[in-house]
Amino acid sequence: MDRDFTAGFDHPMNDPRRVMAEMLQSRRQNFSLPQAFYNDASMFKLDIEEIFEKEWIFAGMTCEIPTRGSYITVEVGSNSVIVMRDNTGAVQGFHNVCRHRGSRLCSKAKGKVAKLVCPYHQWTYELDGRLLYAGNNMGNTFDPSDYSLKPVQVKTGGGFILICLAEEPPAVDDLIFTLGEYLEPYDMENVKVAAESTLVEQANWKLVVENNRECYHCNGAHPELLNSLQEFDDTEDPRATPEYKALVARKQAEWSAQNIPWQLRRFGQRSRLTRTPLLEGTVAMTMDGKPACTKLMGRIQNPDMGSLRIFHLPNSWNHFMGDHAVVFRVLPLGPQHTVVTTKWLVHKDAVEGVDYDLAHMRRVWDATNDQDRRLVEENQLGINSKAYQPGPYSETYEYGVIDFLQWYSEQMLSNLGYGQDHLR
Ligand code: 3BY
Ligand code: FES
Ligand code: FE
Repeated sequence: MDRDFTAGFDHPMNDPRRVMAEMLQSRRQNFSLPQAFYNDASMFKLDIEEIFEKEWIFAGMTCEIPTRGSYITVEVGSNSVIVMRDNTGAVQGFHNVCRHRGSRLCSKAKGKVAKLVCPYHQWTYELDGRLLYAGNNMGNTFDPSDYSLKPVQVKTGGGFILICLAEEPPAVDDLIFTLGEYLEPYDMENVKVAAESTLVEQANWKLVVENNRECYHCNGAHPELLNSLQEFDDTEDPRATPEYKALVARKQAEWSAQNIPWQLRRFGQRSRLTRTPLLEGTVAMTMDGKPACTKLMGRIQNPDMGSLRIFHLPNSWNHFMGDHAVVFRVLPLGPQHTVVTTKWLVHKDAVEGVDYDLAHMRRVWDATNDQDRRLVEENQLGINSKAYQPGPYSETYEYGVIDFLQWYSEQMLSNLGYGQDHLR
């Protein structure tokens, strides 16, 4: 359809929602997206409004807020969210916005408080969001119960905290239940964060996710990771060799004998859990493939757990081994700016320098993250060129990317009001 840009951006023909929907409806399947999806400010705004403010987002792990009053803040576009352990031990979510004049309540990424006190005029909130105190200056008709913090939906399963900023969030209970089931061996209330890294990458968030959803680049990019990682993404990988399938069958029998879940579980294209073996002779993603931590997680007896690989769109992938886990969170900062937070988890009682050496534990994923950062930044720079045009994905090596973009495209169209039911 011809657009008349001389009519101005608020002309209905040029409405970014409509432009995006038309571009998705006419996009070439199994090809990368048109340039604007990766660098345009109005497209980015729609990614925030229609994906990050409507879908279930990975916020963090319950072990990060172990006690009453401990919290993390999560920045979702221009929304800051407080995820907090309340007085009953439940995890609650609130908009980090004071009900007086809107100041942020918590300016740090994490902390612990007895009450939430606004730094501006000291309005004070209970850990469940109720306004307790607003001074004596608000007049006789002021009713504090009208000014509780605005809630954000939160669900937890297997130590994962998911949040949703929509008033009516999509269904996610089947995933939450399965996370609980698959993480049971890890006793996720008794783990701790041993290390954390924050990388700001100069690339659109979709390039960060696309890069993670394929290992086509692994041979050329990740020597450290390939000391332990199999190139196959899951047990349905079309490239899987007979040797790999035999190894998988052997390991699955061992895991079953220990009552360790491994079955491939998919929740549409949005989320997937599966346990897959690491390279023979290795049990952890370390340089030598040996455990990074001698104290194993939860009830695990044998470190040879392969990796429980969990991805959740739009913003997380994770590896749970026998001795430690590595969890990843992606949050968009701008059209060409993304923050990737990585956390290494170990048994709560493991002692640094005794049970684990942090440098040994971190080396592989610090190196891999940095390699991936460079790859996606180069990808972004090339896409910004006038020479860029969408290119074809390999169906055998990049099916994960194809699936991601199909999910993105379907959610976006549906959330924009152009879904199956709304086709014009
Ligand atoms: O998260 C992973 O296991 C890897 C890193 C590189 C490709 N991706 C599938
Ligand atoms: Fe929070 Fe005034 S803005 S107390
Ligand atoms: Fe990579």
